[in-house]
Amino acid sequence: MSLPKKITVIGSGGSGIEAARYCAEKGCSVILSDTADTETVQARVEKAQLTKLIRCEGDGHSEDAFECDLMVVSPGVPATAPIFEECQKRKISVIGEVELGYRESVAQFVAVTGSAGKSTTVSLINTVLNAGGKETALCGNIGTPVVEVAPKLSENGIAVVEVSSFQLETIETFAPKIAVILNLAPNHLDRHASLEEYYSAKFEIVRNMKDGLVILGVQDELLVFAESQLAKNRVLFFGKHVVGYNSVIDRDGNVVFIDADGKESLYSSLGNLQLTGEHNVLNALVAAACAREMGIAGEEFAEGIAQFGGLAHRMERVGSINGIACFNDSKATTPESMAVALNSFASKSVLLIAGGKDKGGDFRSITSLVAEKCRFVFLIGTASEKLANTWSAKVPVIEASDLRDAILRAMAAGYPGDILLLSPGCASFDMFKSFEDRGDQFRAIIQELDDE
Ligand code: UMA
Ligand code: ADP
Repeated sequence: MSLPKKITVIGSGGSGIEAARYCAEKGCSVILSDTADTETVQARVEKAQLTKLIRCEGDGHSEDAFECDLMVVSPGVPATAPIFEECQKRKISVIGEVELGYRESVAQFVAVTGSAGKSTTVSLINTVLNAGGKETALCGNIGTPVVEVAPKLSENGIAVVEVSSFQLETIETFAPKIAVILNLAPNHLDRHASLEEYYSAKFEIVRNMKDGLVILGVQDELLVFAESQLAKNRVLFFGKHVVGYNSVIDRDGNVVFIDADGKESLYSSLGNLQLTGEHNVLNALVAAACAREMGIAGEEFAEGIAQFGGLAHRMERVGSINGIACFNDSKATTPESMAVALNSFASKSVLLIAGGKDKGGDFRSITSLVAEKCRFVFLIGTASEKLANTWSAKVPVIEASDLRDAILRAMAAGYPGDILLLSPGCASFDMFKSFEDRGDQFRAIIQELDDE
C-alpha cells in the first residue's frame, strides 16, 4: 500500500521507532513525537541510528507534529489522549503501529488476544507452524513490532501476532485469517474506562474478518459473542470439557476435533507437551487448531509441541535452595494469572512473593485460594498495603523491604519440599523497569543462593 508523504509517529518506544524507520525508509518525511523529555527521545533515535532519517521532538507534541497526512500511534497512547481529538478536528487519519504493519504486509495473519496466555500461545503457534515448514514472523505485543517484520514476509508467510486491547483500539482494516480470543478477565482497568470497554476492544480483533476462523475459549461472554460471528466466519471452541460441535478438545492427551455433525477426528497426541498446568493444555489445543487450519499435518504439530520448552518469566523454574524449588512467574500481573499459578501446586506448600504496582485487580476474589495454597505471603511494592489488608486475616502476610528481602525471609520461613513462587499479580513499574527486569533480578538472586 502506498504511504502518504508526511507521517507523524507518536511514541518513541519500540513500536514508534520501528514505525518511523519503516516510513522513512519508504521515502516519507517523518516526525517522531513524544511526551517524554527531548533528551530521552534523542537518545533513543540515536541508538536506533535514525538521526539522519527522521526529525524527532520531545516534551510534548508540537504544532509541527500535526502537519502530516497520517499519524501512527504507539500502543501506550491511551484513547483519551488529546491528539485523537486534535487529529479529528484537523481531519488527519490516525492508525496504530499494528495497522501500519498489517497494511504493508502481503502475508497472512494469525492473531491472538485474550487476558492471559497470549504470549505462550503465539509462541506455541509459531513453533508448530515452523515445524510444518512455514515461513513465519512472531510479533506484536510479545515484543517485536509488527511493522518491523510482517512487511518482509512473502505471500506464503504467516505473521503470528499477539495483539493487546491497546493495539486493537487503533486498527482500521486489520483482518487476520485466524483470530483467537483465549479468555476474558478484568485487566488494565487503570487505562480502560470500564470492563465493557476492555472486552469490546478485544472483540475488535474480528471486526473486519470474513470467511475466516474465529477460535474462542468456553466462557459465557465468548459464547454470546460467538453468535454474532456465525454469519461471517467459522467459529471453533476449545476447552477441556467442551461438549458440542465445532470444537477442539483434549481427550486423554490427544487432540480431537469435533465437527458440526458431531463427527470426531483425532489430530495428534499431546504426549510430548513439555509445559505444565491445565491452562497450557488449552493453549496447545489452540495451537493445534491454528496448525490444522494452516495445513500442518498432525505429526508435524507433535514435533513442534515437543520442541517448545516454555517462555521465561511464566512459571519458569529458576533453581532450588534448601530443597525449596523456585519459580519465576513475574509475567503474572493480574490476580487471575496468580490464581492459575497457585493452582499448579499442592495445599500449604507455597511461599508466595506478590505485590508491585496495582492495576486495579480484584484480589479479594482469590483470598481463599491464597489461604489454601500458601504457607506465607511476602509482599513488595506499592500494592503491599492493599494486599495485606485483603489477605492478612486468612494467611500470614509479611511486608518485605524489597525483592531480595522477600526471598531471604521466605527461605528462613520455608521447609524442604515447599515452593518459592514469584507471581506478583501486579505490574512491575514501581520498583523495576519491566516484568522482565523483575524476573531477571529474581532469577539472579536465586542463582546466587542456589545449592542444587
Ligand atoms: N507516549 C506519548 N504520548 C502518550 C503516551 C505515551 O508520547 O500519550 C510515549 C511515551 O512517553 C513513551 C512511548 O510513548 O516514550 C512508549 O510507547 P509504548 O508504551 O507504546 O511502548 P512500546 O515500547 O512501543 O511498546 C509497545 C507495547 N507497550 C504497551 O502496550 C504499553 C509493548 O507491550 C509491545 O511489546 C510493543 O509495543 C511491541 O511493539 C508491552 C505491554 O506492557 C509488553 N503490553 C501490555 C500487556 O502486555 O499487558 C498491553
Ligand atoms: P499474556 O501474554 O496474555 O500475558 P502469558 O502467556 O505471558 O500471557 O502467560 C501469563 C500467565 O498467564 C502465565 O504465567 C499463566 O499463569 C497464565 N496463563 C497462561 N495461559 C493461560 C490460559 N490459557 N488461561 C488462563 N491463564 C493462563
